[in-house]
Amino acid sequence: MTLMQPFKTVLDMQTGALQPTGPIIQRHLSDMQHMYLDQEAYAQILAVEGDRLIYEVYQAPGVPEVAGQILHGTTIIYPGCVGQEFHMTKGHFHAQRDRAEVYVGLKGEGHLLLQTEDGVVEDMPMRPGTVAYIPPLWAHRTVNTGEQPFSFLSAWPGDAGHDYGAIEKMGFAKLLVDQGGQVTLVDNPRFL
Ligand code: PAN
Ligand code: ZN
Repeated sequence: MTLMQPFKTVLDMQTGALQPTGPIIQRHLSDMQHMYLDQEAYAQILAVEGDRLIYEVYQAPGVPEVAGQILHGTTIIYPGCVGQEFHMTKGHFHAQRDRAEVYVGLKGEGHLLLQTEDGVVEDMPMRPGTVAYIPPLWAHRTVNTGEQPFSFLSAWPGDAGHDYGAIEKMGFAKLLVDQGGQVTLVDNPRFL
């Protein structure tokens, strides 16, 4: 391994932005077409309001994606729903399934949904100060269940990689929905 310089970034606790940052990933509604259950609501939002920004990811710059390194960054999920379903990330397994991750809640209110290959789900509410451990072999998705932006810090192994395909195909077995103002975990009728 070649020697690299230590560095730091500054986290804006109000917005969740990192400075300096690597490329910022923005995921809009159209990037998540088949992920929300209510396809009519999805089409209606696109037609009436346009392609809304669902979440952004800031990643600390210049960390090589190799074993031994720790990639890290922040995610900000903006508040809102598609139908009854709260805004969420795409969700993924690590391409190397035996790589773990740590999430630290910064601002706002959300949930971390975790799921095994067998479809077993854990639902973990997250607030500022929650330190969540995502063990190896668990897919993970975060959901903004509050009325403000929900932000958190993540740190994961440099060689973990991201596998989105499995979740795109199978989805999550449970959904977080707004039922008359109550955050409710329900079965996903489309789960394969
Ligand atoms: C996080 C996620 C981030 C965005 O940094 O990548 O919250 O979620 P998706 O990657 O599912 O779109 C992480 O878990 N990295 O491994
Ligand atoms: Zn991850």
